[in-house]
Amino acid sequence: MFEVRIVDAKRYYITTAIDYVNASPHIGHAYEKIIADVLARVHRLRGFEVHFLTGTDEHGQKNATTAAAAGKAVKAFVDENAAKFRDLVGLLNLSIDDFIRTTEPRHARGVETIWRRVRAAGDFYKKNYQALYCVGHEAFITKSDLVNGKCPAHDAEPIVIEEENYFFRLSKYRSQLRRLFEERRDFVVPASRYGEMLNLIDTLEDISVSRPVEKLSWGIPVPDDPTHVIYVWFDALTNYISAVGFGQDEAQFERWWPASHHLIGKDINRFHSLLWPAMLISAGLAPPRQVLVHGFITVEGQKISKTLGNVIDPGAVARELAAESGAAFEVCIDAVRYFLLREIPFGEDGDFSRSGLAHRFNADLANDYGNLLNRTVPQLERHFDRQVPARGPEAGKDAALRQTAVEVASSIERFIDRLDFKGALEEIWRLLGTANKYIDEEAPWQAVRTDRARAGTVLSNTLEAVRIATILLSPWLPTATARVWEQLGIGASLQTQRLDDARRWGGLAAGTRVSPGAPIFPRIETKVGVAPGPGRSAAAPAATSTGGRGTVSTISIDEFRKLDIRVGEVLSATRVPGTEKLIEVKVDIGGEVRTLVTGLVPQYQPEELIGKRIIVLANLEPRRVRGVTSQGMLLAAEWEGEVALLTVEKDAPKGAKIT
Ligand code: ME8
Repeated sequence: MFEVRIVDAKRYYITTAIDYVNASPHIGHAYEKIIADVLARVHRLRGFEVHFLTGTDEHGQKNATTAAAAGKAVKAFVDENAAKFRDLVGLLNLSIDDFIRTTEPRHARGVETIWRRVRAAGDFYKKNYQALYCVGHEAFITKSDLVNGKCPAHDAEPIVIEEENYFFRLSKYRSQLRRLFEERRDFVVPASRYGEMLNLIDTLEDISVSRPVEKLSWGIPVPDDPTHVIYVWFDALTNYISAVGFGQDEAQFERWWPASHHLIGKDINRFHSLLWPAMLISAGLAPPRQVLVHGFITVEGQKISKTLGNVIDPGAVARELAAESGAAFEVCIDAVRYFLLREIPFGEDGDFSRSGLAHRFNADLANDYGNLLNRTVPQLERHFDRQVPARGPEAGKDAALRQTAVEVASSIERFIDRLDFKGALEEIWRLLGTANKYIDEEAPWQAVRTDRARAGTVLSNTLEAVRIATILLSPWLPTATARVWEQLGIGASLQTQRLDDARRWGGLAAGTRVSPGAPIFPRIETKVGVAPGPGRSAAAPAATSTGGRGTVSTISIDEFRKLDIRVGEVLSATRVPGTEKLIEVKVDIGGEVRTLVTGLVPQYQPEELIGKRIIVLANLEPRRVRGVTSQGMLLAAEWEGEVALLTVEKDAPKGAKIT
């Protein structure tokens, strides 16, 4: 793995690539911006002063050609599309500090300044030449790169450029770039991307950095030579300094430059890791600290492309998830953020699939995180006057839960410094898993009847684990964590919390008034299973019961013996979010805990079931009901709309067989 370097201990400047505005934003653009946002938010959590920059790349042939094809004036076209990228910031809840458009005057001033500096260093000359240019890449391409005469990445023929241009003496900087790469072996991460760049240094040639205006007028004019506009990459890369005052506000520039991290995709690495440092060195400026190179997103296994029609709009995905689950749209945006970073190891390519997203939503966000809140806050409401109970002396698994929480909170920085977002999330899930197991085992719903103080301690400890997990998750799930925080009832806002607050066990004060609310992650209901009748497990096959009237055809004793019917003890019972009739019951059937979904409401309230000895048909084929797998059926008598649970005499033990 690699280490991320941050030289200034308390200041963090992160940038993303600035997107071309020739089309609408897609999930690949969103992926990059989300990673940057998580890094920015984590650094704020660590107490850094953060500057997070993103923006749009609006000059160049690609934007000009697409505007012409759309029959629009290029400025009007880029204004229209840049607005969509600006909207993406709000949509994805990106905590940016600045958004730069390369058509802004402040940017032009920065570009002019760096041009003059490079010129003063003697690094430009004019040359007549002929070459192939790929508009998709906004870069020259050689014949050997072509497949059937086309650029394979863009499936388009290059244009032939034959003109006099300004050239930048990139070859002059080979040795200085080599030194930079030798001194900083983590200048580019992951290491494979560093290696690729290192291998290119010795072959670097001078590059064309202007276009004659009669060929392309859409760009920033070359200072003192209005017959040329500046090459779009020379222009675009400069956004990283023009946005922080280069050429205009020296104090601001000093404050933020060099950037800590340039976050970019693998296709534009050489511009950032070779051309840009050479430009900066030529201009007498420091190179950035580090270039972070992420992989590419495919959609349902395929490259994102307009022709395939799989250009996924992240907003549309979140809207679909919101419709399926009933969760708030902003919470679904959180789920997309979570899914992408949980699934794809940094630096690798990864796939976006709707079914994968739905699975993560149900399994991780609803079952593990959201449910912890549903299992605690309503109990405080019922038994503790909505207040966090005082914690008694540590007993049972209390200390183990505390230790896991402190360990997890202390390990997050290490994961982030390796850009191991997946690992960081898995670590937070270790805490959530421990907390869920803890509440299962300590069963406060039972203890409350015999030892109220102990039940209070268990609930309080579980909520403390939720508090810590919520701070840690806030960079990934900014909206959902804020809602959880609201339910916890903690006075100080989540935004003011730092990692130190997460590392400290016991931050949730006794007496804090919780504020019960609707489930934040209602499960997605799968379309299997018919709504069950009262008293019958939703997993029941089509009813053969006649409700006590009529007859049922006879079965043999052997057929009856196929049924595995056992005594079980109800450990927990919670209403299935988003439904009025279903209860999810966890039943211990003798050393094994089963989840059943039953439709006993309104005959029984969930809490009435907890601790009851009931009868379970244990070998019924499992079925998915409203997103939950029901692994059996709870038996009940049913007559005229009434329902009564079957139970057993003489305290028969859990697991006892019914014969
Ligand atoms: O390259 N998966 O703009 P751009 C992941 N304007 N990332 C992807 C992706 C995908 N499928 N498709 C694109 C440009 N990206 C220039 C940048 S910076 C000074 C100028 C990433 O709109 C891509 O790698 O083509 C890049 O980092 C960003 O989106 C913008 O791509």
